[in-house]
Amino acid sequence: MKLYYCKTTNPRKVCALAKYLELDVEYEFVDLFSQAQHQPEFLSVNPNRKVPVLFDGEKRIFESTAIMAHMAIVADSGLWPSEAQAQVNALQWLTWDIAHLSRHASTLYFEQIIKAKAGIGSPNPEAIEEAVNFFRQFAKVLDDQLDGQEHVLDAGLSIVDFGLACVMTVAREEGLEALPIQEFANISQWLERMDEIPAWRAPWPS
Ligand SMILES: N[C@@H](CCC(=O)N[C@@H](CS)C(=O)NCC(=O)O)C(=O)O
Repeated sequence: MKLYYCKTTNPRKVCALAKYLELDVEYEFVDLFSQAQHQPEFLSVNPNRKVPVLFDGEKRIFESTAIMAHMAIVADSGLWPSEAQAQVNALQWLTWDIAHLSRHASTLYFEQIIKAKAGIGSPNPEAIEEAVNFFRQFAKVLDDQLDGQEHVLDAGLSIVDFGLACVMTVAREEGLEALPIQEFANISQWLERMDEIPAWRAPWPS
């Protein structure tokens, strides 16, 4: 397998999973801050001009969620459920995350961290206020789901945890205080549990 990545949020969950599953992966760093994703040679890698991208034999997979599902399946790990209705449930949380929770958390991350790192202007206060309000709304849903259970799916650790914890973990690591994670006790404890997984704490290839 060959994985194109950068040290940013979406590649992080995929790199962590590859490490956790001890997959044999060749890593290719793509320097997004130098606009490598917009170079003509990258278009044949991923016409979306984004990372992560995984090549496994003839197969190319983009979208971090799909890459995680592929990795979990080929490793026969059980981190992607095998039963059809359990898969529907996992898909529900993963799509909900992309559409709602991590979407708004990512807006905050972009406004407060990426803009400064990339030198592309100052944070937009209105975008931040809107994202914080939406984040609170959706974080409550996750916090309730985690009430009395250790992982998002009651069956145990899955790629759903790797997906949903990603932006919040990066935000904590980088001191993104605008993200009000501390208001949600079950989420905070779940993030602590994720941090106990060595591959989650240190996801990047050496
Ligand atoms: N929905 C995609 C999002 C991928 C994505 O936005 N990747 C970012 C890095 S975290 C990227 O490559 N950005 C480059 C750009 O937009 O120019 C996924 O889950 O893989």
